[in-house]
Amino acid sequence: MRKPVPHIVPLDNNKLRLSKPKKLAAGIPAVVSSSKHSLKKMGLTRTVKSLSMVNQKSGFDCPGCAWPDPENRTHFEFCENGAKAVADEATKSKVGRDFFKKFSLQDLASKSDFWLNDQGRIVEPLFLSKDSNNYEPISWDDALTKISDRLNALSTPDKAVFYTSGRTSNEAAFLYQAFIRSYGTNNLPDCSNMCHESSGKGLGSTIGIGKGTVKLEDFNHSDLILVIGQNPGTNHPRMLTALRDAKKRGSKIIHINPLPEAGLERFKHPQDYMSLDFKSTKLSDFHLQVKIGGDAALMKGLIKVHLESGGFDTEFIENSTTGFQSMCDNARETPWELIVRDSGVEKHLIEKVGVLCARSNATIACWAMGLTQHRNGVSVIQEVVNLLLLGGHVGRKGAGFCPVRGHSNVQGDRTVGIWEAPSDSFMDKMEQGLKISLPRKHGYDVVNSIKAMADSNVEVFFCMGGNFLSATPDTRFTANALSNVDLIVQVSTKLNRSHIVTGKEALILPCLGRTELDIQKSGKQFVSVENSMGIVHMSRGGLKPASELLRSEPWIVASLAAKTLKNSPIEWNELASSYDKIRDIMSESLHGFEDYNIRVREENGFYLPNPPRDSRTFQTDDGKAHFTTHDLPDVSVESDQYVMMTLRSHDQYNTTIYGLDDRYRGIKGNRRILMMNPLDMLERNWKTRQVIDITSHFEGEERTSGNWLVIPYEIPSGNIAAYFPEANELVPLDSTAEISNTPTSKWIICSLSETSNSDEEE
Ligand SMILES: Nc1nc2c(c(=O)[nH]1)N[C@H]1C(S)=C(S)[C@@H](COP(=O)(O)OP(=O)(O)OC[C@H]3O[C@@H](n4cnc5c(=O)[nH]c(N)nc54)[C@H](O)[C@@H]3O)O[C@H]1N2
Ligand SMILES: Nc1nc2c(c(=O)[nH]1)N[C@H]1C(S)=C(S)[C@@H](COP(=O)(O)OP(=O)(O)OC[C@H]3O[C@@H](n4cnc5c(=O)[nH]c(N)nc54)[C@H](O)[C@@H]3O)O[C@H]1N2
Ligand SMILES: [Mo]
Repeated sequence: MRKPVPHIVPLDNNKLRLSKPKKLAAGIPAVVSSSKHSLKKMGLTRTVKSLSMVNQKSGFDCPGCAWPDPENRTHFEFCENGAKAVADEATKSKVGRDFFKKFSLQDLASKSDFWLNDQGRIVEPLFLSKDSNNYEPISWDDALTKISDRLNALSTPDKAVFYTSGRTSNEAAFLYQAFIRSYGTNNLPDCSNMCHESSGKGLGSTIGIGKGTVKLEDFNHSDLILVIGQNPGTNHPRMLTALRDAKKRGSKIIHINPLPEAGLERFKHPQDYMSLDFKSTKLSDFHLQVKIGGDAALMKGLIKVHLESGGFDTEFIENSTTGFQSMCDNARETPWELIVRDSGVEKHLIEKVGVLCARSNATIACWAMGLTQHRNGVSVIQEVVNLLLLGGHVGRKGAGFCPVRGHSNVQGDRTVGIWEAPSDSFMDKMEQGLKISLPRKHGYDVVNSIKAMADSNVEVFFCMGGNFLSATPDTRFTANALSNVDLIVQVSTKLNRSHIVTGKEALILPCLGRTELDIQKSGKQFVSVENSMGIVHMSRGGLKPASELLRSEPWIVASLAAKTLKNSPIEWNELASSYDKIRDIMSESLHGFEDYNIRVREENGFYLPNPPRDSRTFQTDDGKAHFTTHDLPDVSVESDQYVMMTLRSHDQYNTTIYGLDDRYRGIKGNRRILMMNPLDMLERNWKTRQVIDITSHFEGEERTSGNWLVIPYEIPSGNIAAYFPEANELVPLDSTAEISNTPTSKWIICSLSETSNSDEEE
């Protein structure tokens, strides 16, 4: 029997240090922080080599985020956090076979996430046999045979589930979905289910495409930019450059967020130091400090003011939309008291910003997880759509929708088929290209995969990247669910908690990262990715791989497919020998990918078709853009309860913890903290560093997590915030957004109590 493996994330034993939150983002401290990090991890030669290739035309796409690159690139197209992501992958540290001999699963489980990631790159395939407590080396051939034997022995292909995290290239993702669907299932959950699924659903049904409609250039022509539920200073630092440039050209920027995030206060581009321009730019003109979940009410208020102030695009509304009247009636009927109470924003501020919306000739709305990870994630995005449609802000220069994507290729993965619920038109084209028939029954998304595992309906779980256990809700429940699975396979670069709290048997297949040279039979290969604005372009790594035993993701998928699908008409191994051959099939199998091999080689890549942006046309059922009508959601909680959001710190990439400091928020050395309004603390008679337990409440169920340190923070009364992934054990699995089924990681109803018998941190 395997000894029990605890799933709780142990703490790094560091002291909490607090300072005033920063108002200024980037600047010299960012340069210092990224250089220190890079030199420590990669050494000088690799640092210079790798950072000079990030986001360059002949280099690789930064694995940090999906923000697009400007056409006239400088030698500085990366940011502090992109540099950290590169250093993290290109690190010289390695975990070899001695490491896994020395550390059992139970030993590893007692280490923090920071420690696990810090050990370095995984360098050979590893197998954890049934009942064993240690991973052992295995050959590629034996590993792939184990997986294919298991897949072929299942009573139905639907007993296998295939997850994807959003770094996977277009080529690997396309091949992967072709393999999975040829094998016979649409069980293709992905990180998008927890991320921008609400954006896809909200936009798809109103403007006919589940993607944004702006180009980077549009920022320079906008009058007004709304940045809603997003922390670009940390998560999309290169976006601050676009905002700064827009600002210099006269655009107004409105920041809608429960927190005063640093980047949106003032911004200093590191490059300005080189041109001896020492001034920082004040970015946002207004910060509307909305309560968590208060955006629907706020949008309703802005729409109300807009309706009173005019500024409609009447011709557009009449000819190209439906639902205008009902939407307007609903907004007019919604009383101001309700809007002010639920949004937490004073009426005079809503009026000021509403008038700006009505006067603007070109408005862009940007958003991220602050909108999507809510029960009303889909409908609140549709309220943003309502607001912009009033003035016709779509398919017009300087205007449109900009859901800011997270993982660097999460949008591309969806475009090429990573989707548990593909449309018929997508599948028709795919069948035409692959020349085989594919299953049409929709598969499991992330939440439903976990439920299926809990019901012992999943026997093989394959993960193309990611850290499923830590990224998903309800860590305790999910850990138990995973332990029911017979075989879990993870294609990974670095060690994480999902390798430790895993299935009855487990395999780790180590792969090449973005930064590394990829050489196959026909020579050096490149891959392609799609950024947040629908541009598809090449990415080519240049560093020597961390080990000779690493394989590329396309090679891994193709080799597994060749072994598993004995009668497949597709020449899988041929495809892996030259990625041009994969791209040739993609041209035939995907809408918008004609002549892929030619167009992907263009200097700046190419734009995928986007009807609302390109021609103001809407591929909805009636060919029109839709205003939609939604009543305000119920955001009331009991008087002793708080609403919690889970956030990223400045020193992490999702579940990968680079360090323990959240520099802009002035929180250092400890991640198990709870940000709380100072008056709420006073009411409980709590001082800074009070040790508390948090209990979340959902439909009569309770989940408790102990030993959190309270700190005062500028957050609305009644709202609290903690870091992801530590707080995930409090997110109820069933608490998901309507329609998109995205876990409500920003809406967790909690009560707080003092931890008994605990010593306060000195
Ligand atoms: N360095 C770094 N870069 C990253 C990532 C990373 O972890 N590290 N992750 C990548 C990924 S996958 C993603 S999806 C993105 C995530 O990028 P973000 O969405 O910026 O990330 P979060 O930390 O989840 O921050 C959400 C923001 O929404 C606000 N918010 C929370 N609830 C509400 C609400 O109800 N209303 C409003 N208006 N605001 C709210 C929070 O205060 C916070 O500022 O970043 C990507 N880039
Ligand atoms: N409570 C809460 N939960 C959340 C969120 C939240 O805001 N709050 N955010 C959600 C969001 S937006 C997202 S996107 C998900 C993220 O969920 P995931 O995408 O599953 O998680 P990551 O932490 O990005 O995955 C990190 C792992 O990916 C592997 N990896 C890195 N690079 C590569 C590569 O090039 N190839 C391969 N094969 N593997 C690689 C490494 O082994 C690393 O440990 O989490 C979600 N979970
Ligand atoms: Mo994400």
